[in-house]
Amino acid sequence: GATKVAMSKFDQDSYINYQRIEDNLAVVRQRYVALALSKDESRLPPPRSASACIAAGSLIQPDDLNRPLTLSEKILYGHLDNPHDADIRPGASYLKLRPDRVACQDATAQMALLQFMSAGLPTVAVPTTVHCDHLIEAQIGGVKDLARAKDINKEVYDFLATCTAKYGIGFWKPGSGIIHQIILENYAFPGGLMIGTDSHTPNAGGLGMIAVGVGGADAVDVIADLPWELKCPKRIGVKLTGKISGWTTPKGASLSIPPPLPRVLLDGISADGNHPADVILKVAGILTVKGGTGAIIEYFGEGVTSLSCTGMATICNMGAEIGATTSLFPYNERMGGYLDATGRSEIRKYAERFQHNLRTDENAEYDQVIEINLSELEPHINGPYTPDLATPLSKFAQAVKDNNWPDKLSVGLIGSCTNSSYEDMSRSASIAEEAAAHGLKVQSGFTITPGSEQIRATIERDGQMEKLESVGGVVLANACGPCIGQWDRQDVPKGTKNSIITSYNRNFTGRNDANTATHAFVASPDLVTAMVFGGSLSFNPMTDSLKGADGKEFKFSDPSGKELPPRGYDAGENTYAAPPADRASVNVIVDPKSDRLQLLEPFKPWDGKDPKDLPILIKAKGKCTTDHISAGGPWLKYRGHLENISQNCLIGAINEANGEANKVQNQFTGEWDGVPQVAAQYRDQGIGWVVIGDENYGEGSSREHAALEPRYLGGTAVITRSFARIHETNLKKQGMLPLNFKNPADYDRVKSDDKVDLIGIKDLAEGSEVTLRVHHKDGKTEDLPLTHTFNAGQIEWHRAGSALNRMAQAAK
Ligand code: MIC
Ligand code: SF4
Repeated sequence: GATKVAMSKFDQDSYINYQRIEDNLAVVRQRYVALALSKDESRLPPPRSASACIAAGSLIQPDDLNRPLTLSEKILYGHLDNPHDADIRPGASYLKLRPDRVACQDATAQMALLQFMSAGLPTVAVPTTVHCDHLIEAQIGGVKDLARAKDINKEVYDFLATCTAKYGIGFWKPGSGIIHQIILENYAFPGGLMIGTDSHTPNAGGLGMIAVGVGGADAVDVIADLPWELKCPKRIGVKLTGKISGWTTPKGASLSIPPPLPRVLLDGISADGNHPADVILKVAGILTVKGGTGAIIEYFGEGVTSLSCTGMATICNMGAEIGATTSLFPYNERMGGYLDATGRSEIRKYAERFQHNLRTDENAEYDQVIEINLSELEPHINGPYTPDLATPLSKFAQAVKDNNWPDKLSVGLIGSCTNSSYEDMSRSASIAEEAAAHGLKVQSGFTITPGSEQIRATIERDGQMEKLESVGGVVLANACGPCIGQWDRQDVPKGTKNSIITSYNRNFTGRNDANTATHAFVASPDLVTAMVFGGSLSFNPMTDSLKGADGKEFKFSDPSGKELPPRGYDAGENTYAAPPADRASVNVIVDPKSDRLQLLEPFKPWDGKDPKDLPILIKAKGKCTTDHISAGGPWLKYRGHLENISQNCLIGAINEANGEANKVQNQFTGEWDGVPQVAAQYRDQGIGWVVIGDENYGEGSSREHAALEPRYLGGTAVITRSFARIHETNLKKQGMLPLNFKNPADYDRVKSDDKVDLIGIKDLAEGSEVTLRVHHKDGKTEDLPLTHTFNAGQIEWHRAGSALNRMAQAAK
């Protein structure tokens, strides 16, 4: 019979729509048949079986109806706004999609909601939630820190509480936990499509959902009932094999993957002590921080079932670090078990009925395939300063020596949205228990961040928390805390070289404690926990012994832990507020004198001319992440106040001219000043400016402040060797021009004191070229070709001054 399964227990009026996936896919497959019979020109990639037929010299058969699709293709095409004439060309076209839900966290929700308010709509169009997790500073411990945060952030929390109530959004109060954990526990479902204003939204891929991190303006589109636009992703398959070492003799699906697919074979060393985090630490080492750009990473193979659901979520979460659009696992019984344990057996049963759409078809094609033999995978430690510098544990002590990294381990930090499941906590507790049995306490600082109130309450009830605390661990609030620099760190003075190791996901310079001399490493929570007992980076818990209080040496056993709580989850305190029935009477207050919140003024439309004689505000050298463009930590305070937060614009970027941060020269006065100051000086003189950047510019966060700030300060364009996906879209949305050097080497031809013209903005069109005319200081001029990825609709955003302006125009 007709089943209606609610999307979550909080969304009793919104239902999972597996039938739509089925129907959309029928349309898309039908188009493949037409294509095979040459009736549909083109807006599809050639079906592989067709090319195979051609190669074989035979006629194309209509059995392309069964063109094999990968899981991500099924879910994405299953959510097409209009499957009949969607332009589906991976890596080239844009898909218009209808996501099932939207999630925002407090540090990005403020700007998203301020933008939504200016759109003047009464209610959100799809189920949406806001999560208070980023604004809680770690100082003493969970309870006191939370109370302090509620006080300090009262104005912002009140704004979010009333705004969500007014527009029909579910509100997760401070203390409830980190967005991605709460999504996994309550909202994610196999085959769903969601967007979230946080780069680690892909965490929900652990439950088979396509979950993509976006900027606030993208979220505004979806809650305003517009389709959401995504560059049609390519597909990277990661085949996980178990004990067999049979990659060289592929069978089944992989046999039919046509050469020449680049394949990376891994040379694992040791078999024991693996944590799911090691899978992604290894993948990050292979693909690097930009290797996943424009792709969805799909895991498959018999190794998948050896991972727990929350372990799969960890892997998907960290896929953000390699620039992937998202990561995804096929539906399997581990997901089913997790759905049962979190009170969603109805969803499990429904998913099982549609399982054929929740896994990859046999013989489906990936653009690239990587294979990892789980049995041969060694634990890795990544860092410092970048999540893709992967060192196998067995070589790490030597690397510490060779690179002169501080060997003493100051603090180990576990938890966060990445690694804070019941299983993670149980495994860490098992290590702590073993150390305690030998009379040991931690030799370094040790903090634990539960991912949600539910996890906190459950590990308190089941005893893991006590084990972690008894050895000296400090349990922090259920929040991001030190992961995003919300850490009142006292043990090491700023500027002092020191090492920390976390089970978080990213470790950019200065991120955790605003100390650029801190060497932050990333590892599995197992490893972090074991290492705080050794007290040094060079301690290898798999091979080295520790001396117990009784003077006897011992080695840690393999960590073990329960995947799911045997007595079920304890929900803990109720921290959720559903939107009220009467929303008309809710008042949203933004005090005009506030330093935390500020209503938005629309940006000016483009003046219709090719920009000329623009100074270069800064030519950024090396890595320029969103943490460099708009820092976290103390600055999170101003996430709802564009003018105030713009004071951090690019202050972490290194100026190529002098090798310093936040020191640039005003090209008209010759004076040196901070980056935001010089930007404002140009703006106030009516002079536009550009930023020059290197590779993967804007990697990391989804924060659209990194695009809003330069726009607010009068910037015109950002010209780089390449962009990270979310940041590039954010720039376009706010009316900026993200442009690329056609020849990456041209980055070196531009000098900080050049002036530039942008020729071809007037004729900007899909695929058009722009010329960067560079006026060097010595009077010489040269032309450098630039490319862009604007499509026709996005060019309208630029003309209107922003996507929001464009939305207002269209509504008229
Ligand atoms: C992060 O991990 O960097 C953050 C803080 O969660 C960001 C979001 C933000 O900047 O608010 C992210 O990952 O998108
Ligand atoms: Fe929060 Fe860190 Fe996760 Fe970002 S990565 S959502 S800051 S815990």
